[in-house]
Amino acid sequence: MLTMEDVIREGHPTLRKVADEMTLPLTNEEKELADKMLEFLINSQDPELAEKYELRPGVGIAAPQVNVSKRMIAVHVPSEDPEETDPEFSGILINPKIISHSVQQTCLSEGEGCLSVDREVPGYVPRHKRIRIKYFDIEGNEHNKRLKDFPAIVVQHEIDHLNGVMFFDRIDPENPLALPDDVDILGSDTQ
Ligand code: 4LI
Ligand code: NI
Repeated sequence: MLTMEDVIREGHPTLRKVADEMTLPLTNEEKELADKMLEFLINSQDPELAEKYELRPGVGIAAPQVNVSKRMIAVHVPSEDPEETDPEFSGILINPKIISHSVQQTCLSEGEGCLSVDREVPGYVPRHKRIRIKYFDIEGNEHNKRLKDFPAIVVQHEIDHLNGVMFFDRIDPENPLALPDDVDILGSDTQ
């Protein structure tokens, strides 16, 4: 099982590397890591398990955050509707690629957090509002998917990790709360 001890923090050189493309089929070791990354997210969102194992809640984690420089991310975004048990978007994305995106941008009103960043960095992080992504699942099947709003933000945040980019790199250092005209703001209730 993965815990916060497995998550490397800001300042670790792996977080600044461009991660390697994965070759399919995945090895058993790579599949096990994929399962553990998704399990980490699910556990981190469970109040009892999060407290028991001291996990910070997250909806996305990238392999480089556990010091594996490969192009793999796990995403687990719960539904906005608390009655709904199925997540809005969940899975392991291998070699994910944004193939197109909207001109319109969006950002979280409360800013972004990251499991590898142990401080609050205030400011808007502009992201594409809508993206079309291509990726492979752990079985090697190719997927093509459209995402918008929070799930799209999470996937862009995690793909950034594969390219050595941290969310605060995208905050305007002069004016952290400055927003270009074509950016809307997504409330914290829009997870
Ligand atoms: C508990 C149980 C307020 C502050 C609102 C918590 C289940 C911030 C938002 C969660 C903020 C769940 C999240 C991300 C933000 C803030 C990530 C709570 C977990 C909200 C996910 C990757 C950025 C993703 C919306 C500094 C660890 N996640 N909140 N940002 N949630 N969560 N990010 N922003 N201000 N980070 O952090 O997983 S993209 Cl689901
Ligand atoms: Ni992160």
